[in-house]
Order: sequence, then C-alpha cells, then structure tokens
Amino acid sequence: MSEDLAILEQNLLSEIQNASDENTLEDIRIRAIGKKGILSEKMKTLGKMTPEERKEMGPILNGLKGRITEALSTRKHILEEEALNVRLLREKVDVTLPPRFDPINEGRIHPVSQVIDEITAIFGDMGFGVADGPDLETDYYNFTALNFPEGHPAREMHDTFFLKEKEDGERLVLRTHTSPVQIRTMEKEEPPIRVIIPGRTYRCDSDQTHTPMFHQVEGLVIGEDIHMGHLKWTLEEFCKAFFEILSVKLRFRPSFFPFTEPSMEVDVGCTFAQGEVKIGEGDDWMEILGSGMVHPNVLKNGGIDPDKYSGFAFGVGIDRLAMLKYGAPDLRAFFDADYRWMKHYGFRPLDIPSMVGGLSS
Ligand code: 2U9
Repeated sequence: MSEDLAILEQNLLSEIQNASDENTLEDIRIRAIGKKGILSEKMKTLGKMTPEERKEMGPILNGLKGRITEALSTRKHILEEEALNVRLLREKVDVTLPPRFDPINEGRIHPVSQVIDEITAIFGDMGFGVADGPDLETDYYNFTALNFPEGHPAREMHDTFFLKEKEDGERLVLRTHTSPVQIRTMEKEEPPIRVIIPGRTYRCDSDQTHTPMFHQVEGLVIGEDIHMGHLKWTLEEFCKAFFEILSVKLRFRPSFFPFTEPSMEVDVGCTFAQGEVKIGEGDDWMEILGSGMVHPNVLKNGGIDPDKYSGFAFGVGIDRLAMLKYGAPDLRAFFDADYRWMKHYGFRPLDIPSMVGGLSS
C-alpha cells in the first residue's frame, strides 16, 4: 500500500475514533466513503489503470474501504450506547419521591355517593341502621314476597331485566327496587326494625331522567303501634334536613303499590322561578317519594306477625334527589365518568356529611 493511503487510513481512523457524536461521524462517513467521498473517488481511478495495476490496487482500496466501514460502524454503536446512557440518566425517575399532585384537592366524591352519605347521616341521627343485599335477586324476593301476584302486570311495569333461565328453571332478575333487602332484614331481625337501604336498582328505561341502572333508598320501620303519623313525621324531618330548610309542606296523595296498603305518593311544596326550583315554599308541588303502611301479607312473608306489629315504608330515587338538590340537568351525565363533570358537580373528599358538622358545603 502506498504511503499516501496508509496516512489517509491513519487520519480517517483517528478522526473516527475521536468523533464525539453521531453527526460528526456521519460527516466523516460522507467524506470518506460517500458517493463523492475520498475513497469512492480513488475507486473510480481503478477503471483507468492497467490490468496489472488494477490487480494490485483493487484489493488494497477494497481492504481500506472495508476497514473504514467497520471502524465507522463500531464507533456508531459506541456513540449510540453512550447517547442512550446519557438519556437514561437524564430521564431517571425516583419512584420513592412523594406524588406531586394533591389527591385531597384533585379527587371528588360523586353526587350520588354524597347524597347517599347525606341520607345515611339524617336517618342515622334518627336511629336507623343501613342494610344491603345482592343486585341479582330471585323472583321470590323481588316480587312474590312483596305481594306481587304471579303473572300480575305490575311485574312487567317494572321493566325488569330477566337473566337466562338456570338449569333448575329458576330465572334471576336484576333487582328492580331495593325492597328485597327489607324482606331479608325482616327474616333476620325481630322488631323493632328501623332500617334504610340505599343501593343500585335496574329497569329497562333510558332518557334524560331515566338510566337502566339507577339508585334508590328505601326505608322500613316496624314495631308495635306504628302508624301513619310516624310516617308523616319521619318524612317531614327527612325533607327539612335533606333540603336544609326550616319548614316544609308535604302533600300525601293516594296511590297503589302491591307492598303497601294504604299507599301514598308524596309531593313537596315548591316554587319554580327563573327556571330554578326552590323546595319547601310556594304553591307548586313536586312529587319526590312514595310511601305507605307495610301490607300485612308482606309482614307475614317476612316472618312478622301482622296482628302484633305494623310498619311503614318509603322509597325515593337518589339520582333524582341529587339532580334536584345540586342542579344537574341530565341524569345520563351521572354515569359518563367525565372528570370535568365530576370537578364541577363532585364534592371534596374530606367534607363528610353529618348532622352536627353540616350536610353539604
Ligand atoms: C317492604 C315493604 C314496603 C318501599 C316503598 C315506594 C313506596 C316507592 C319509588 C320511589 C321512587 C321507587 O325510585 S323510585 O322510582 N318507591 O314509591 N317504595 S313504598 O316499600 C316497601 C319496601 C319493602 C318489605
């Protein structure tokens, strides 16, 4: 190999060795073995040589090009690895550091959970316990025990979601109300009973004020000499506490439910002004709950002697109460899991409703 080529190789190898980043290395590659690079130009001179000269210079130039190509590739890998190490070091995350966001200020309690907590605080203060039961119910607990006659249209009126028949012929339902839990409570406990049951319920219905899954709270009181006066007082106290007002006007209208006799729908006095509803005052009425004296058949089905005990019950839609109290117009948005909606309508996690500390802030 001529001295010139040896020097050229030495210079290129040392430049490659000293290249400190991939751009510099790319410049060297273009200058050395690129289309118009030094070595490519030298290769082009092979064509003008005599066969003997070409036989000697061909392998020399090819060997030189091979060594330079290899040195470029080795250096490229080293530089890539170095760059990756620098990046990894820079982007290192210390997982032991405390979180930067502030969950107490970020998190929100859903209005449905808030209203359940408020109702629980109000009835808890009146000596009611809270019970719960399964969402999937038997036909017996959801209908039969509650005095719905077999094949009665009221079963269809509930727009029930029926599950596929099991092998033994039983067909479970998604509970259409929380009433089955009262039957289970009556089976387990002796009177006096004072219990509320908040929970999810299901009916095949969907529009601005109905969703296939919704929330209900039902209450049940059973004891000796329980009468409609107790029912009326309890619901008045509940409405005053829940709507955070000093007095309330209630109107009881005769109605029908299979599980209560007599049955009453309850309207609350209100005003509708500038598209806003004010509860407790005024000459308008708004229906808010259903109620009645527990039907003797239902007491019997729960293992309670109707000759010795009587009771009252009521039911109210939690989602509707939340819409009314907190002014949310579309029920479907309650279940969209949109964090912006939660930021607006949700409640701070440490503002826990209580009768002494206040229900809502
Ligand atoms: C037992 C005995 C009686 C529960 C009751 C209502 C009236 C009622 C509706 C209100 C709005 C359901 O969510 S809603 O559509 N409920 O009107 N519920 S009395 O009565 C019972 C329950 C269980 C053993």
